[in-house]
Amino acid sequence: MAAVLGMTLLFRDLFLTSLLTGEWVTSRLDCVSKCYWQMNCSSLFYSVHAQKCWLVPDVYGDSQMDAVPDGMMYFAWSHVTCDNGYTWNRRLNLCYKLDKTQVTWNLAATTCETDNGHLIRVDNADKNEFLTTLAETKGKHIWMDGSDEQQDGIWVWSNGSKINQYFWDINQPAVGDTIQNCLMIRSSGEVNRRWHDARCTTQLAFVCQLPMSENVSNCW
Ligand SMILES: [Ca+2]
Repeated sequence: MAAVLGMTLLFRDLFLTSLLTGEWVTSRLDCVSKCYWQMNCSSLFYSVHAQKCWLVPDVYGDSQMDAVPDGMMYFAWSHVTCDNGYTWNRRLNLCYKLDKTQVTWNLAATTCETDNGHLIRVDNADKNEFLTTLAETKGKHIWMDGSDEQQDGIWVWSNGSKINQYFWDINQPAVGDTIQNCLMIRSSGEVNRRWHDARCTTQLAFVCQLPMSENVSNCW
């Protein structure tokens, strides 16, 4: 069963290494319980026949699930305020959605607002690592929140508050540049230092983020 799963995941470019070390469990509940206590577990595979459990740090969409072998069950943590195509990252308590449609920064921001959210705010190192990995695995440069449109060199979130922590790439941002005013993360480059300022009219994929309410969760 593990070999089948491994092939499936390799093909789909998912988190293969974390899945190879499936562990024996006594029941499905046992598997869910292990996931619950491990904060970087966002979902799990459970084999009824083998009574094995694979803990996964990410959540797979429906379109990725067609190759799950028979007898393998899949469960993902969900959050009551994170639905409508959004995915909940449990460790970061982040509700996010990647949109691969390539659009300008302004259109990306407006699209997120339509969902009552905003472009993703990378306000700590863990979140930066998360978005770096996402951009890399999807092979997409990604728009995120943040611009210095109002005052060159003063970077603010779209709610007007100042950005306090930066993860700029080498030679970024362009100093004294009044043309490159929007924040993006590149799909490759320096480890966890891939922020670039770019022309806001550039067309890129983007990630939206929804505000979270109280911490209520379910495993389905
Ligand atoms: Ca600028």
